Amino acid sequence: MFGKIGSKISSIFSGKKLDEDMLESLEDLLITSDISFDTVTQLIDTVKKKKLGKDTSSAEVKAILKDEILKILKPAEGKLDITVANPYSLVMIGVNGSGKTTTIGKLSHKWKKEGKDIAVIACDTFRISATEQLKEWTDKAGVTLFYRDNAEPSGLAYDGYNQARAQGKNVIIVDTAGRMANNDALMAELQKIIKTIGKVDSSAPTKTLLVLDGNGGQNSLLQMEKFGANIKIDGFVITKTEGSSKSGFIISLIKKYNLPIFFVTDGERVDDIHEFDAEKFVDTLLEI
Ligand SMILES: Nc1nc2c(ncn2[C@@H]2O[C@H](COP(=O)(O)OP(=O)(O)OP(=O)(O)O)[C@@H](O)[C@H]2O)c(=O)[nH]1
Ligand SMILES: [Mg+2]
Repeated sequence: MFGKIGSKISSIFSGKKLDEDMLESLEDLLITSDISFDTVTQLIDTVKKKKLGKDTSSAEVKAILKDEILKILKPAEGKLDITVANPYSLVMIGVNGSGKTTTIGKLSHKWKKEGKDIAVIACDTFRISATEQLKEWTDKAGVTLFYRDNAEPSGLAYDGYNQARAQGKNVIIVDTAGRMANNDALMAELQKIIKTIGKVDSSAPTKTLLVLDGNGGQNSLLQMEKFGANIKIDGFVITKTEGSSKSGFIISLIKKYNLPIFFVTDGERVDDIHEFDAEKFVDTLLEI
């Protein structure tokens, strides 16, 4: 899970006196793992302050980096307590292919297993096969899917939410079409979906989650900036973390936006979803 830089750190520091050249090599390495420049500067400054001119092992450098990164990431360990509202409602948003539909399938399965009654609303009416893809997941999980051919997304959200609530569903999850954040028409559609379910139930959606591809690198920060300018985002899901070599962006993302990561996913199987564990992330990244 997640990209690794630990062995490269080990090749820079070998117990000798830490000098500016070593710091520069470390800086380059952190930047290539897609940690943004200001975060890298903060990390390098800390290592420099503690160790410049002193005999330093790679283990010591990793321990300093781990401490600093955990200060940023530990508060981002999100817990989604679906018992705080009934129905608890989620809207999943993000660019094309980030993993929204797959994540909804996994969450449906997980919460169904925990005894919750789940409804999913197929508001991705943009892509022809989107509903079929979602239906495969919801059938497998044994949860209700609301969909309609040629539906207008916010109209379907309205009807679906109303029916799901009338049926006493505990959790309502809204899938949406992937979009580039500079597509104004699609962004307006997303705003309309969110506003519409808010009309049915003033507390809905309970949370709006931005789904980001774990391989997205710095581009993910841009996505957050663009989506966040239009929509109130409550936290993140980071997908495809199993092969990611660009996961350093997560540190910068959290430092900048200070929002929780509720789930990470690491595969295409139904159980490949986990709560975000900051320490595990850092240990993997630094190969500790
Ligand atoms: N390896 C891996 N693949 C994943 C993961 N999550 C999703 N995928 C795959 O990524 C692709 C896109 O996932 P979707 O769930 O369809 O993404 P989406 O955000 O709904 O895409 P659009 O509906 O087109 O916007 C699919 O092939 C998924 O199987 C993951 O954690 N690991
Ligand atoms: Mg989808």
